[in-house]
Amino acid sequence: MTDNEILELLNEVETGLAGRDRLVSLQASRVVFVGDTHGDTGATERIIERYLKPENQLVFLGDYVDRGPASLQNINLLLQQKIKHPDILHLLMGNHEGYALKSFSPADFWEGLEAGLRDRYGEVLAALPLAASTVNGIIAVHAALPDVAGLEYMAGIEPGSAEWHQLTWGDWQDREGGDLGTDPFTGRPQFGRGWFEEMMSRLGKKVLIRSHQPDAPQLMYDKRCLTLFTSWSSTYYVGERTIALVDTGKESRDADDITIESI
Ligand SMILES: [Mn+2]
Repeated sequence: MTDNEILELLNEVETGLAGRDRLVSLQASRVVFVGDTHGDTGATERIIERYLKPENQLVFLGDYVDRGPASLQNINLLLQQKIKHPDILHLLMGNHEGYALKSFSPADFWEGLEAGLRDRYGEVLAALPLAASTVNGIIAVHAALPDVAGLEYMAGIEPGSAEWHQLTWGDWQDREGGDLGTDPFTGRPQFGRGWFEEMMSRLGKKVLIRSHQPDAPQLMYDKRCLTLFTSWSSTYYVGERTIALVDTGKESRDADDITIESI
């Protein structure tokens, strides 16, 4: 794509996202959740080919750029599909889409863009939704759960705020405790089981589906916290590409009610 084509695409996405709730209410009978793709267009293409159907909804959990060899292609493919299928495909914001709000390094995608495009991607991607919920007990975010009083407050989280930082940057640790402080090496907020249980109870949800943390156990907290990772092509990530399929017609109480697939 030329720079002008990209700017046009970003304008269209911005118009499409304007006024939309930052908490997506999922209504389809089957919802497919996809973890970080990080420049892995092969994973994105495979998911679109297999699961982009009128009867499904697809939720990508963020981190489309950086660390993979094809960040620009991956984000543009996703944004084009979002324009074509605005109610089927949903793109949540990961910390890597929040570069304009909180910069980080290394950031090969962002650092490789010329300033004008970098600013435009930064503005548009900062408008992506933050969370998605299903009628059968699931909340989905990129990373960890923010300190909010209830589900209705998720949509009002201010990009760049402390709650936004928890949601897009937070790690879960498989141990007791609530707010475990900030990891001195990564700068990421750390949370334990106590935080998970308190926030899930406030949200009135049973299962959290998130990505962000490829080295986390896939299942934590009595199988109620599911971590997906769907990128495979970079030097950083060589594990399986996993996704989750949810039948929203029955209650999701824990991961046993969810189908986890390798693609
Ligand atoms: Mn992340």
